[in-house]
Amino acid sequence: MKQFFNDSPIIACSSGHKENCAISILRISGFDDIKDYAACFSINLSNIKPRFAHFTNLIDSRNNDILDQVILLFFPKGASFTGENILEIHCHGNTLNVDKIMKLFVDNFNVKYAQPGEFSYRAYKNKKLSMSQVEGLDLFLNAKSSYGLKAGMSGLSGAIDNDFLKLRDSFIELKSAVELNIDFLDDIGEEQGQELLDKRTEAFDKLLSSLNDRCSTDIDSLLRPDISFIGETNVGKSSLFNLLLNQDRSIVSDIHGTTRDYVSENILIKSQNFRLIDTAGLRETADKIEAEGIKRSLSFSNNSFLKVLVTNPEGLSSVDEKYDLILISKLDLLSKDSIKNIFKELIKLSTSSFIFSSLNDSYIGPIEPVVGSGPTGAASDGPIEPVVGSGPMGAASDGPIEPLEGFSLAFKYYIFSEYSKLTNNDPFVIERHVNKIKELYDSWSQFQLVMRNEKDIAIISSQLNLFNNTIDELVGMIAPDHVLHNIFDNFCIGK
Ligand SMILES: Nc1nc2c(ncn2[C@@H]2O[C@H](COP(=O)(O)OP(=O)(O)OP(=O)(O)O)[C@@H](O)[C@H]2O)c(=O)[nH]1
Ligand SMILES: [Mg+2]
Repeated sequence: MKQFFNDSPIIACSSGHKENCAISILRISGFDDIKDYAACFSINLSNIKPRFAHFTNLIDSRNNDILDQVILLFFPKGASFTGENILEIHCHGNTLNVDKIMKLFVDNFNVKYAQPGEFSYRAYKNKKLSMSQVEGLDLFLNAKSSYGLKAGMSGLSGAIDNDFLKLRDSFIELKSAVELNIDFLDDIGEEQGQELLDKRTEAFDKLLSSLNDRCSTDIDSLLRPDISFIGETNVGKSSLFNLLLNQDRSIVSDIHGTTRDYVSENILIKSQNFRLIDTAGLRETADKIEAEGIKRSLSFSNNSFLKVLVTNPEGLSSVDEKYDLILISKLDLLSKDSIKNIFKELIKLSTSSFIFSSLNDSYIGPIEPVVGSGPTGAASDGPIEPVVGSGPMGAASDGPIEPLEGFSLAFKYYIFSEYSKLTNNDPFVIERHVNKIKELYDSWSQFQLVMRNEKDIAIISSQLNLFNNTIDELVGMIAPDHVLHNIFDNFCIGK
C-alpha cells in the first residue's frame, strides 16, 4: 500500500496550513533519538520532560539564525499517537514560517514530508488504533453533520470495537458449544448439549440482529441531511427558504422561473446542521439553462433526507408519492371554506403536510394522513385546532381551523423530530461496517434456514467456520490491502 511502508521520520503541519493563523502545530514522528535535533533548539533536549510544554527558540542549524519562538513537546515511543517518538512544535502560523521550518528538517535531517493519513497508518500499524478507531477518526475529521461527529467519536473511542468484539465473543461461544456437542456429548448429555447450543445460537442471533437493525438508515441522509424544496414555479419555495434562514438569500418575485439554479444554505437546529436547498421551479421550458436547473432540482429531490413538495392547492391533484412532506403555500390567500376542502384532500394522502404562509409566518398542521381510515377520514369535515409540535393532527381533531403563528419554528421542530427518528438507534454510518454486517446477517439467515433440519453436528460445525473470516474482517483483525488503502487515502495531511 502506497509508500506507507517506509519507516523514516515524517513531518507535517497537523493544524492545516492553507492560511496564516496565530499558531500552527507541526509533528515529527519516527526518529530514534531526540538529541539528533539538538542544534535546532535553544533548550537542552537531553533534559526535556516527556509530555510537558517547553518554551524555546527554534534555530536554523545551518547558520544559527533564530527562526521562531516555539513551544516544544516530546511524546516518547509507546506514549504517543503513532506509537513512535513524536516531537510536536507549536510555532507561529504564518504559512511561510511553517514551510520554512518543515523544510529545515527535511533538508538537514532524515525527515520526509508525510503523506495524507501516514500518521494514522503508523498508529494503526503500531496497534495504537484499531481499524474501527481509524475509521471513526476519519469520519470525525470529515463530518458534515453533528451525527457524523457523534458516530465518528463512537468509532474513535472504541465503542464500535466493543460492539463488534461482543459479537465475536458470542460467535466463539457458539462455536465452542458446537465443539462440545461433538467431542464431549457423552460427558454433558444430549439434552444439556442441545440446550447450550440453542442458548448460544439465540444469543448470537440477537446480537447480530441488533447490529443489523442499526444498518437500515440511509448513510447519506445521516451524514449530510439535505432538505430540498421542490415544486412548480411561483409557488413560494424561495420565500419559504428565506423565511427559514431569516434573510433575503434567494431572489423572490412574481415572475415564474425566478430561481434558475439551486441555492443552498446551512441552518442549525438544536446543534444539528441541515442544508436547505431552494431549487428551480418545475415547468416545461425551451430555455436550456433553466432546463438544466430543473434537472438539478429533480436530482436533489432524489437525494435529500427530506424531500419537500411546495405547491398551491391546485397542484394537490397531481401530488407524487415520492415526497416526504407536502406544503400547501399562501395560506393567507385562502378562504376558510377552501382550507376545509384542502384539509379533506390532505388527509387522504399518505404523506404528512402543512398549509402555511411565508408572508405572515402562519400555518395549520402538521396534518397526518389517517392511516387505514379510507373514506371515513376523508369525509371528516370537523374543524381542527392545530397545536405546535403536538404530533399528528388527524380527522378526529376538534376546534376551529385557526392558523397559528410561527411556521418557521414549527417547521424546524418538524425537521428535527424527523431527523431524530433516524438517529435514535445509533445507526452505523461507516460503509464498510454496514456492508460487512449486512453480509454477515444475510449469510447467517441462510445458514439458519439450511441448518434447521441438519442433525449432523459435524456439518453444522464446518458451515459455521465459514463465518470466521467475515467476523474477523468486521472486527478488523483481517485487513485486506484494498480496504486499508481506501481508509487511509481519505485522510488529510498531518493526520
Ligand atoms: N400572498 C402570499 N404570497 C406569497 C407567499 N409566498 C410567496 N408569495 C409570493 O409568490 C411569488 C412567488 O414567490 P417565490 O418565493 O419567488 O416562488 P418560487 O416558488 O421560488 O418561484 P420560482 O423561483 O419561480 O420557482 C412572490 O411574488 C411572492 O411574494 C405567501 O405566503 N403569501
Ligand atoms: Mg424561487
